[in-house]
Amino acid sequence: MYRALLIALGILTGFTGCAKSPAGMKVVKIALVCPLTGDVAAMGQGMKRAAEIAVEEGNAAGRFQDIKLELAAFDDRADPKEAVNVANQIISDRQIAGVVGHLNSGCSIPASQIYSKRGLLMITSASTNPKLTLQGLKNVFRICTTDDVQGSFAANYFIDKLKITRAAVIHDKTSYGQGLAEEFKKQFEIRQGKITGFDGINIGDKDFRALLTSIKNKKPSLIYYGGMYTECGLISKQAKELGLPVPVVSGDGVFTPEFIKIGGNATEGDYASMIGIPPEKLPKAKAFIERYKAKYPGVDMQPYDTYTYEATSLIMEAIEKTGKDPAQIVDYVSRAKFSGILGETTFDAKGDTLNKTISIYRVKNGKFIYCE
Ligand code: ABU
Repeated sequence: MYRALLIALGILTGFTGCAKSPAGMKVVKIALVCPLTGDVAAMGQGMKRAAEIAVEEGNAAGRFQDIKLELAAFDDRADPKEAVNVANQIISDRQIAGVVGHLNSGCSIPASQIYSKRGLLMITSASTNPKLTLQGLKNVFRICTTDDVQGSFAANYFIDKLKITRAAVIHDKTSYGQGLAEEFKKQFEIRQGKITGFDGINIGDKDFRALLTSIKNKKPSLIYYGGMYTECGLISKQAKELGLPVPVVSGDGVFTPEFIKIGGNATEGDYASMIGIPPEKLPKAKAFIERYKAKYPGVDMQPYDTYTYEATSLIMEAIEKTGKDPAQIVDYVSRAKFSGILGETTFDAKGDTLNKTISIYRVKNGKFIYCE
């Protein structure tokens, strides 16, 4: 019923994503929104590189007879207010047929409400806070699994495999960081683990020595951090400098070479969970990885690159199969069985992917190495 209404609205509002390019092709845009500047820009820039490859391939493959696809990249600076500003710009551009983004859950949640005003498709390739898809917005999809899955997986892993029974938890007070930390804590306690402390820090803080000294006195065997790589790298470094040589464990927001660059040797033995199985193990991801390395030689891949390529490719398929009407695109994605580089993607009624695989990696010799 709701979907029928969306389709009707699409017709009534007369989607006009068809401005003619100089070559006589209709331009249809896919928006990518993520932090392209600021503390976590390395991840956002990776997403942009991946989306660019997808769009280039789409245009080159000749799948779109009279359409020229364009990627429209927007910088939300990982700031929820800026994310809303950008989302409002996006919905006013009728050439935009769908949105890949945002990276940060704290941006995706408010921005998703803006896109829903126009029934515009949004697929996040990185935002993992469960609340995003609990809002009942039919235009919102998530191609990466959620923090309840990731946090509980990590708690079980460290209890079962490493017999860790005491963990200190720190988070960055964001939707993602605090949410992930709470999920870890919940499952760790269900499994009879002892949480020695649960503390919030502020994004942008650089000196965590006072907090880490207090954490050290409570003798945890592990520090679990909910947040992004910049603060986590500093926490790892300062913990070891203070004589607290326990592993620092975090989630996908830390699974990047940037974490190791910031924390240096102190990160040896630290862990991160990551959504999905390693792309190197996926036969269909091989061509994308090779193309990425050829196009951007010497540039590290970032955690959401494959997911961003996948989300962009799915939107392109929806455009190819349905045309350019936002409601029909949303309807197509909701029913899609998309066969991409990550395998088959289908969504539940909330818009979350049914692929809920999590992997654990450990830093060894300056690199994240897959554990399981
Ligand atoms: N998924 C980790 C980073 C992005 C976010 O959910 O805020």
